[in-house]
Amino acid sequence: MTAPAAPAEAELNARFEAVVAAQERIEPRDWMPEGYRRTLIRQIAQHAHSEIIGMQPEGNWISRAPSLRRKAILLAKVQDEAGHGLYLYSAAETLGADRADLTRRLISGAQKYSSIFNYPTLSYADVGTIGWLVDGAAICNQVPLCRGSYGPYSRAMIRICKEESFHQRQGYELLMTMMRGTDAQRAMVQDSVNRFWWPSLMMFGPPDTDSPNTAQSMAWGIKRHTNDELRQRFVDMTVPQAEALGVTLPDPDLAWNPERGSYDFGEPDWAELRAVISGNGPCNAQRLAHRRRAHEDGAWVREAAAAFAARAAGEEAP
Ligand code: BYC
Repeated sequence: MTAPAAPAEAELNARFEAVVAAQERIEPRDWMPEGYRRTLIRQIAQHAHSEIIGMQPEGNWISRAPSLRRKAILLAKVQDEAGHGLYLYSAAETLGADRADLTRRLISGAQKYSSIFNYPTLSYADVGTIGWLVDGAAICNQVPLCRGSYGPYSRAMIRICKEESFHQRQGYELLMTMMRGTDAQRAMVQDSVNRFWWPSLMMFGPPDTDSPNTAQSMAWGIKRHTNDELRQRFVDMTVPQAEALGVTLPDPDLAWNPERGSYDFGEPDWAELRAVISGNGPCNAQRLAHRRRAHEDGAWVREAAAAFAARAAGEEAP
């Protein structure tokens, strides 16, 4: 008896399309188009790299936190980012990517990470602003990813989003505390918001008219909304929070539009985003140099773990 013939690619593709159309999940052992696999590895790897590089701007302030309580909160948050990076690298591995290879691509500059982490953190208010605006933007972008079509990525996003919500609240609470403080503290918060507002809007990516990946990623259920839709959602969510906080968002064009039921807002500087993405932001060189150094400093740990695993495997062999 001969084995049944493997289904032809057209049939496999039809099954894949049906799962995506029904908003069900594609799992690692399922057949998937090569472009789908490549796009997911690209996005998940960039996302993982962002979490890992994203530890640096806030990590900068751990040793200078103003109180034990603030230090404990910040340490926990930065450790959470490391955890998010690890879940995401694991999700990329289910697609056949190799984590050591992804790290090599990050430190050689071959793969991207979020533009936002290439801006400096100049005061402790930046810890609050990153929590409020950067994690707020991350939540807007990532909650829909919990409904993405690839099982391991969407499941990782559920836990990540829960932790991001805590991160956002701690940032907002820190800023609220500073706003109830002295004039100098209020000025620090306003200065920080002025510096982070536009880069936060850029986190959502280029405008839809200039986003080469959106259409295909939406057709595959990798993205559920366009960059501009999520940016608008973020602005609508954030303006009332800024009012409650008592800070001014640095955009003269920001105004409620009753016809659209949304806020109108100004155009981010897309030339700046392009420059930061292509490696020329204020801190790109510093962030990558720091990550490279940490990787080299950790070589002995990787070697020791590999030697231990090899010895344990040898001992267990009959
Ligand atoms: N920065 O066609 P597009 C966090 C790239 S972690 C850098 O619209 P796509 C957190 C884009 O990759 C935040 N690059 O792309 C961590 C593409 O490049 P390639 C990270 C950007 O993928 C610690 C090209 O520009 N979040 O929140 O459809 C502490 C064209 O763009 C950026 C994620 O990674 C950017 N801002 O959409 C606190 C979420 N924007 O590869 C917080 C998952 C665009 O074609 N990722 N590019 O050469 C996504 O949702 C999507 O990948 C994006 C971009 C919306 C970011």
